[in-house]
Amino acid sequence: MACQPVPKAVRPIEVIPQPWQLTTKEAPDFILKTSTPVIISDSTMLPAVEQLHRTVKMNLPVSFSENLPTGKKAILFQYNPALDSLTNEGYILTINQNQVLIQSSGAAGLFYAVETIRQLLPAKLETESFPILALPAVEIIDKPRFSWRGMHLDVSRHFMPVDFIKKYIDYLAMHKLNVFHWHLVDGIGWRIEIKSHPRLTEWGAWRVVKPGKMPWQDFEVWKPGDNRPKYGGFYTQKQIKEIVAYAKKRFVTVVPEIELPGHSEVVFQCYPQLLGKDKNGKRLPNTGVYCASNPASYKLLEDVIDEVVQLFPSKYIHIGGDEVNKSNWKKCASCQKLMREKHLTPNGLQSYFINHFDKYLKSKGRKLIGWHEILQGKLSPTASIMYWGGEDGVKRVLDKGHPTVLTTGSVLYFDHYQSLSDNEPRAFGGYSPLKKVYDYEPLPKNATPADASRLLGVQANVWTEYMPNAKHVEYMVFPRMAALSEIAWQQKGTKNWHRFQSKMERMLSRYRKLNINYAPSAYRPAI
Ligand code: TNX
Repeated sequence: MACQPVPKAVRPIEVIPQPWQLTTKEAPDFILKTSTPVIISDSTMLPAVEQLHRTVKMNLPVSFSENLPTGKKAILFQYNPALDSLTNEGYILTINQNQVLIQSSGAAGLFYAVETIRQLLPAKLETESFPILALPAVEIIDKPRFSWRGMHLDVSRHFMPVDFIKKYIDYLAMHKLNVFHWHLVDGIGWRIEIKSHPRLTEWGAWRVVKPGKMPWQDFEVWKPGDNRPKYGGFYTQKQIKEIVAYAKKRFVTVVPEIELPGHSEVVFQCYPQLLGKDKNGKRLPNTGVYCASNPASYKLLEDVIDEVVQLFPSKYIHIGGDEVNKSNWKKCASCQKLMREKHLTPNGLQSYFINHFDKYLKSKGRKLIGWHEILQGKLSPTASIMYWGGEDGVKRVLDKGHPTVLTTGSVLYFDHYQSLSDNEPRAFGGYSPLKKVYDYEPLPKNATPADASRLLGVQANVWTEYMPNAKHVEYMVFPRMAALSEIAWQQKGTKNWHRFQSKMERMLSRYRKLNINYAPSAYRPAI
């Protein structure tokens, strides 16, 4: 039998996001073969082991043992409570000629160590398999800066298929991001099956296809029996459970968003009676806002939340709350009466509505998070905020004292252009090139330690008005996701644009292997 040539480990070591401490050793590589044993101490380590198998494309023999064998070549996974200061997502990865030792205080940290190993191996391994691999001798001590490292995806303006949602979750995990904010509801389409109100998807998930119009610009809902072509889609509860389980194995929390009280035109196409009436008894126009005085509005949304909490184990449930057009409330006879009785302004009525769901979610053991407009009026102090304004407003929002996630609109909106080229596909507007994203420091200069403690983390938003399919989403998201990962993971003040750029060369070859449609124009932003 011919001898297998022994490969050499990839050097230099380049990992995105940059690990906290990385020490390369002048020592022989660890040689990995299909017979290399993996030793774990309990079954909570299996998601990391499964990821290792997917990464190396080998089905390595796994055994359970409390004691680490001495002198035996092996990959060892180990819980170490002494590493608590690295958080349960941090880890120590030590590779030498004899062992790959992966230690963490939590299962997530073990998983992230495997994602680091993935980047120590050649990109071609994404599509090919090899009988022998080499890992470089190294010691990496790593921990994340923020506990909320998110990517959002709007599947209302354009529906995205289940397979892509899974890929998106894989991409997040590869970049050590841990929250998938799933924007399931907006004015143009309802995308989550609700068994108690089937019309929401039987009608609300579909639009009549009109030539020459983007579906999100057209508000004619398709109804069963219409034989004109339809556009849209929704996720069944079975598919959602499958996606949530898929994400869990990759340490990604899926945070669902159900928009209220605005951005809900589609709901009133299904249930016009929830729009409210003026003083002459005439139904108000569909401005996408629930009547805030009609008990049926609250009942519908409570029914929806009841099913949502069954599907999503996430501690946070996102209730939207952005851009509420309050004009109907000023015209609605019963909303006026309610405002008079409770001495509320329209902003006060908005917080009356939001606070109802804050309490409702609390009664289910969950926490409310919403877009920063929910600060209008008087918000429950325990509610969390997702801020989408400009950089200059960050300090003001942190001063309000709520736990906060920054999705700063001037930087972290991946529906904005990433180059000034005339060839860029039509985008929503704005200009957020890779370097601007990379250079973003979420904490303002004058932030206090209390501000810092309230900052849960960062997230990029992907609104899909101008992204009709998954390939287009990839174009807008990559390579900016890599910049986000360094903002979200690395300790303050440790980013380095030149190092990032040179590391991106290899990351791009990985993207190509994964068939990710990244934007090459991100590298020529001024052309
Ligand atoms: C504002 S940001 C919206 C979205 C749009 C987006 C386009 C936010 C909470 N609401 O409905 O899609 O701008 O950039």
